[in-house]
Amino acid sequence: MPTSKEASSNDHDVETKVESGGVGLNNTGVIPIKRRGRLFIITGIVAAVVLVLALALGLGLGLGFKKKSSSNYVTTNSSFLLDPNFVITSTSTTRYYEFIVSETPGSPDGFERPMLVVNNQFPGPLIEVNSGDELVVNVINQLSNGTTIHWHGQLQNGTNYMDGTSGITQCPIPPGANFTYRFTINPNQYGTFWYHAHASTQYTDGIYGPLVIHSPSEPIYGQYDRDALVILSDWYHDMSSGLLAQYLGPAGIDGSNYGGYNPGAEPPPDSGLINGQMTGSSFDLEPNLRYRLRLINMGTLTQFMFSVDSHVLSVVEADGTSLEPVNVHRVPIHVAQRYSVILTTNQTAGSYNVRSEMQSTCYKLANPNLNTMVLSTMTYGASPSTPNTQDWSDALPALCLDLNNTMIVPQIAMNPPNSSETVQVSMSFQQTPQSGGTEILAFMNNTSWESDTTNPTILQMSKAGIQTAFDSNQLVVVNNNVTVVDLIVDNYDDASHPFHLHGHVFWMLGEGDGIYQPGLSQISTINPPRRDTLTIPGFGWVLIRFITDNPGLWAFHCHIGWHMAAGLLMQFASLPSEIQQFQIPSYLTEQCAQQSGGLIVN
Ligand SMILES: *[C@@H]1O[C@H](CO)[C@@H](O)[C@H](O)[C@H]1NC(C)=O
Ligand SMILES: *[C@@H]1O[C@H](CO)[C@@H](O)[C@H](O)[C@H]1NC(C)=O
Ligand SMILES: *[C@@H]1O[C@H](CO)[C@@H](O)[C@H](O)[C@H]1NC(C)=O
Ligand SMILES: *[C@@H]1O[C@H](CO)[C@@H](O)[C@H](O)[C@H]1NC(C)=O
Ligand SMILES: *[C@@H]1O[C@H](CO)[C@@H](O)[C@H](O)[C@H]1NC(C)=O
Ligand SMILES: *[C@@H]1O[C@H](CO)[C@@H](O)[C@H](O)[C@H]1NC(C)=O
Ligand SMILES: *[C@@H]1O[C@H](CO)[C@@H](O)[C@H](O)[C@H]1NC(C)=O
Ligand SMILES: *[C@@H]1O[C@H](CO)[C@@H](O)[C@H](O)[C@H]1NC(C)=O
Ligand SMILES: *[C@@H]1O[C@H](CO)[C@@H](O)[C@H](O)[C@H]1NC(C)=O
Ligand SMILES: *[C@@H]1O[C@H](CO)[C@@H](O)[C@H](O)[C@H]1NC(C)=O
Ligand SMILES: [Cu+2]
Repeated sequence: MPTSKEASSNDHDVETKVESGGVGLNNTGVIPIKRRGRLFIITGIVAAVVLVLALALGLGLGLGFKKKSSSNYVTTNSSFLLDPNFVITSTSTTRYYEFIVSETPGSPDGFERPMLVVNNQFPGPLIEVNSGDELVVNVINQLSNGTTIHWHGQLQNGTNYMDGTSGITQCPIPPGANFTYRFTINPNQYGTFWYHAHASTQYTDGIYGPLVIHSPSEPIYGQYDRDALVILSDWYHDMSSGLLAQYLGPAGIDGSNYGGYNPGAEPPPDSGLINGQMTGSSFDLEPNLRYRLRLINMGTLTQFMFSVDSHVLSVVEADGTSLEPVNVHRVPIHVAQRYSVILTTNQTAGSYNVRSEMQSTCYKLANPNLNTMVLSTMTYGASPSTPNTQDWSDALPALCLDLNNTMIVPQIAMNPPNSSETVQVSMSFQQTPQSGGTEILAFMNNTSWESDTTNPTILQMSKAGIQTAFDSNQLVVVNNNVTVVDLIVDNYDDASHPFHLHGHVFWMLGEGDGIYQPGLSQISTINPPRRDTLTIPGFGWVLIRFITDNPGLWAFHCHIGWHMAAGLLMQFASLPSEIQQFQIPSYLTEQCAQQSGGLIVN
């Protein structure tokens, strides 16, 4: 039996939380947390541990740039341009990939550490398909722990059991076993996507890569000359499993214990990467061409502000939806989001700074060794040189929010249907009474999610049908019929959070400060943004709308790896009668049986 982690609080009182500020008891016995504005410097102890580790590995910081040529070492693909000979067509085919997931040493930022990677590559291999193709990926798990791979943004209509979410749509693939993901790319989906491990915080250690879907029907198809990937990520020197234990443990990530309370401060990263490298990544372009740069944030905690000196960026895609072009100097991109921008190489020939600035003001803890300005070089019409170009002079916004909704206007206009159901939920971080107030977990309403790695909710529902009573660590909203849902999330935390809804493209109708007030809070139903990941503002609300016409169990969760692992996840179970008809592969059920046999951890 999973342990219950319910908090017994009236967590609907925003004012209490705002005013009580830091750590202190309110009258319900739950300690509210003020998460921003309490920057603690990582102690010398952590720095010393890192240094000792580095010395133990025989690699001082900065001495590890040399890549070993051994086959048992992570390699980085230096080619970021998509193959111009890839045939974009509406004729579908089946595309096969083999993913060997293993633990392999690597040093993306010059510091060698064990990484978890696909095919010894970091970032993982590009998957490139056309809309309507069938995708087959045989994942072979050579890790010592179980794993799963999630295909971020794929609708998986009828194949929910291929969604790759541990504890929801499958059990972790046991060490030494394999799992074949097989599904059809929705014929109406195109654009920029990605895949990543969806078990605990594993993707933080390197299991992620790009997934590009082409289509002649994409409105921006043919409006650019070259197509390129720009993968942004934050990076840690320690394995995520250790950091997670520290983060959830009573002493907190910096060991300071905050006078008895761990305020849930996330581990700050050690570096930032562009296309898997901290330094040395470069974009060698040709003059007078239009480049589509596909920005993907594959990070764990960090929102990036992306820009290129002297080049205006025309934003044309958000999470697979083509947009009316809008010119910006910088693009804010939070964890798991994607944007395509068109950059024209029509300035003076030479080299320019490409900037991916880590929005560290939104971290709880500062890392004094972190260089938040992640740089790469873009060159055209000249031989590469060190750019001395200037950053845009306009001020950076500081709140870690998305581009203003008014700038995200889908090219294919669509007004959402009227809603027939409203689901309102709060999200918060709370000290759990059970732990004597020393442990902080994340809650959707009163539920802190825990992955059920032996009996995923899809199996519970396919066996029991609509009567399913889920345990207290699962908040599941069941819809027996196709309905139009308004989902309102009230954020009782002072930080913003990037939330992802699996299996859907939702309409983003509105956001604001405080809690949602029916009739007063402003929403727009005129061609609103459609996407799969949005940022919920700190102490604010959002309202999204979606249709429950996709049968399955769909996670809705914060994509900050630490937060999901702390429980910030709920599920939508749509059309149980169809879930019961699913042709779930027998190996999925068998791998769950192996889990219950106590063979595997994680
Ligand atoms: C390297 O990346 C390019 C572009 O993303 C891709 O076409 C090529 O297949 C990749 N090579 C490998 C070995 O993954
Ligand atoms: C495997 O999982 C265990 C338990 O969570 C953890 O202690 C260990 O570090 C994990 N191994 C890797 C390589 O992540
Ligand atoms: C495992 O891989 C083998 C060889 O590629 C394949 O025949 C088999 O179907 C795979 N099993 C699963 C469960 O994916
Ligand atoms: C470069 O291209 C952009 C986008 O098409 C355009 O707005 C700008 O005027 C061009 N600049 C020059 C110097 O041609
Ligand atoms: C978005 O832009 C509109 C129009 O410029 C403005 O009225 C609104 O306040 C902005 N919203 C946010 C959240 O900044
Ligand atoms: C949808 O709601 C609007 C505003 O409440 C109303 O005017 C309209 O008639 C509704 N449309 C349908 C099809 O019910
Ligand atoms: C969350 O709690 C509120 C207040 O108790 C309730 O109205 C709402 O239905 C709950 N949401 C879910 C998804 O259970
Ligand atoms: C959480 O649980 C407590 C006690 O069971 C209840 O009073 C409160 O309304 C619940 N809050 C939500 C948001 O459901
Ligand atoms: C909703 O689904 C239930 C169970 O499948 C069914 O009995 C009921 O008739 C449906 N209601 C509507 C309005 O379609
Ligand atoms: C999923 O497929 C069903 C049946 O073909 C269809 O009615 C529904 O609209 C589809 N949903 C999505 C999200 O594509
Ligand atoms: Cu979060």
